[in-house]
This record gives sequence, C-alpha cells and structure tokens, in this order.
Amino acid sequence: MQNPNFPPDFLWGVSTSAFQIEGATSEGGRGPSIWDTFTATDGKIARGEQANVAADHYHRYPEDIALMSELGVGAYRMSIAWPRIQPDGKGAPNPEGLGFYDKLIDAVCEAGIAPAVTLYHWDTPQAVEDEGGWLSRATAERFAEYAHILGERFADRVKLWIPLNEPMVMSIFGYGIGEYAPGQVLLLDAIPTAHHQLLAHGLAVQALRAAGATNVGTANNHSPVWPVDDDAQDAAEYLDALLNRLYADPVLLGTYPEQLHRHLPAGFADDLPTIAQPLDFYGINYYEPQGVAMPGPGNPLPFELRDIEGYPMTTNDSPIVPHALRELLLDFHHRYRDKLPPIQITENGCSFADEVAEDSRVHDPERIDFLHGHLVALREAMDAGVDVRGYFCWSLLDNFEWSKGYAPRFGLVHVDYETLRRTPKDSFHWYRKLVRHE
Ligand code: GCO
Repeated sequence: MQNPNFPPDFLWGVSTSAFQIEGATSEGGRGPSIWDTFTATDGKIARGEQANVAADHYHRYPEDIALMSELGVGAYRMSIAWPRIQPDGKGAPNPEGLGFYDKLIDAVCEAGIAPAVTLYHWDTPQAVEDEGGWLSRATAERFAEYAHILGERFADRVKLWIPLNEPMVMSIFGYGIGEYAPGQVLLLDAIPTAHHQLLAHGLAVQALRAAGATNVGTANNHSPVWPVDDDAQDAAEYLDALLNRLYADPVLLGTYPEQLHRHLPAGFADDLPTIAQPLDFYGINYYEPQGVAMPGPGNPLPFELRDIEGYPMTTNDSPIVPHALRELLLDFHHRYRDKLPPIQITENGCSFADEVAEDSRVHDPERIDFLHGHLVALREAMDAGVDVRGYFCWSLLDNFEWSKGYAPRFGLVHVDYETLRRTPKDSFHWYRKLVRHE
C-alpha cells in the first residue's frame, strides 16, 4: 500500500483528552466535573462503566510518552482538566493540578514532542454547571479566567493552543439531546450554549495571547451534510448551518447563519468581534458525513438525521467515507477563502473491536485502511490548494468513549482495562513508518 507523501515539515501527532484517559478522578485536588456526575448516574453510560481509572494516564504518562517517542510524532494533543486546575471552576488555581500538568508537559517537551493543549474537552467543573454551565454567559467569563491561569503557567512550553474541543458536540449532545453530560434535552433551545462557548473561545484567545501564548486555534467537529432524498435540500442547508456554520462562521467571518439568529441570545451581535479573534490555525475533527432528510410528521425540528448507507462501518456506528474529508476541506476552502487560516486535522480515527491475538499482537488492518484512505483524501485536498499543516490521529490509546464506555477502541495502542497493559497495534507500527518516512 503506497502512502501519500506529505511535506517534510508536516506536523504529525496523536490526540487524547483528560477525562477519557487520565483516571485519578479523586486525586491531586481535582474537583468533580459534569462527566463524573453523568457517569455516576444510572443508565447514562454503557454497562455502567466509569472513568475513575480509565487508562490511568495520570500515573502512567511516562510510559505513554515513551510510546509517542517510538512513534516519532512531532506533537501531542492533550487536554487539561479544568477541575484539576480550579476544582470549583473559579478562584485561585489548585497547586497540585498545576504541578501535575507541569510534570506532564515538561516530560512531553523532554521527549522532543510539542505539547498541543486543549483547555477544555467537555469536563466542566460541576460547580460551574450548577450555576448554569454553558447556558449562562457568566461561564464564558469563568473560562477566560481559567485560560489566563493556563497561559501564564504554560505559554513558555505549549506550542499549540485550542480553547475548546468541539463546542458543537457539547451543545448538541450535552444540551440538545442529552446523550452526553450534562444530559439536558433542550433541542434548539440549546443554541445559546453554542454562543456562550464561542464567546468563551474568543475571550480565551485574548487571555492566552495576553499571557504570551502563540499558535492559537480551534478544534471543532465538522461533517459534510448529505441529503438522502431529492427533497431534502432545505433540511440539508439548515443542518449544515446547525452543525458546521454555527461554529465556523462567527469564528472566521464574524457572522451567524441567518436561519439561527432567532435562537441566539439577545445582543449576540455585540459579541461577534470578540468571538472572531484572528487565529493561527483552524482545527477540524473529521469522522464521517451526516445524512439528512425532511422531518417526518410530529418532528419539531426542520430536519431528520439519517444514516449514510452503502459504506463500511466502524464499531462506533460511523460510515467510513474518506472522500468526504476531501469534500469537507474543499468546501471550507471555497466557503471561507482568505478568512481561513491554515488547517490542522486535530482528530481523525476509527473504532474497532480490537483484541490481543495469540501472537500477543493486535491486528487491526481496518484501522490501517481507514487511516490510509483518509490521508490519501487529505493529500488530494492539499493538492487542490487547501493549506493543511498537520494531522493528529484520534487516538494514541484506547480510551473511555463517553456514553459508549470502553467498547469502542480508537487507539493506535490497545489498553487492557484489567491490567492497564499497553500493546501497540499493527496500525501503531504502520503510523510510525509513515511519520518517520520509512
Ligand atoms: C469527539 C471527541 C473525542 C471522541 C472521538 C471519538 O470528536 O467526539 O473529541 O473525545 O472520543 O471523536 O468519537
């Protein structure tokens, strides 16, 4: 299988998030997050699985950094847990929390790997949620204070900064349909949470830069929206506005899609200059296209989500459609043109039911095919003029896949959750050769 060539300075990385791999949820002065509350609530997580141990990265990060060194990646995208830094989401920082990330970030730097830090990967301190969470504008102010703390502490070592991971998923899954923490079912009344997150993003960019941080961007989940019926064009345009433009337009253009204005908080336009901070990169997390149809009878929404048929599937119920990544990138390139900074693919990956075989290896040819196909599509988009600077595979390790628990395995490295033993999969060795141009 011939791999596409990428520029010699192309940034190869792997991505993780704190709540999904750290464990140690009651150690180091960490306060409770909404995901601790959600996992403790019956019926919310598959098989009642918990994340209080997860992959135990909190204690095993030296071993995980050694694995990254073996891969030869140039950057490691990690998240910092807000409740480790400010257990109640406000006030003086927790020295143990800062100390843990000092050690982790220093160890990543010592391995010659650039830390790429996401300030927030959904683990809102519960105390902040108790005061309204992203439904409250005040949370954007709290978040800016948190960003200031991190910028002051880590701007000398962190090489890429991402204020929020996937505000779209937080708004839709967390507040719209309740599949994720905090579990609210507000449907379109959840849209103010998008605005408050975007305001938090803009304030955090300002706070990080004031502290000397450079290379600040985003990481949002974007999907091409595909109508499954001939009459679904209007539904597709609405869903594209809700899934994609609601987050990219304000950040890149300083505007919101017209059809969503009536769901945004009063005075939202006053915040747009703050939200539209110039960025050094735009991060895209890509997994799959999203099918859409006109709503059926009794559906209060102007669209109906539909599965995309006819493609191989991952065990996370995602259709495997590499060319949709090329389509998405070309669409962004033509839609945002000179307003679009260089792109980082901040997440791309797949889950399969990987197991350690009798030869003590983990054979995952489907993941190698997935990664190869998406990198071919990425190269094609770059050849067509899209300025992409890096690619972060989701994920380094098998981890806690939110409401689906541990069954979906996304890692280049298999984790035995009984023993916490790490086993590099065949895809790990494949990715290493790609990264090292071997
Ligand atoms: C996301 C999140 C990750 C997920 C990954 C697999 O994109 O949803 O950033 O936390 O685990 O995407 O679904």
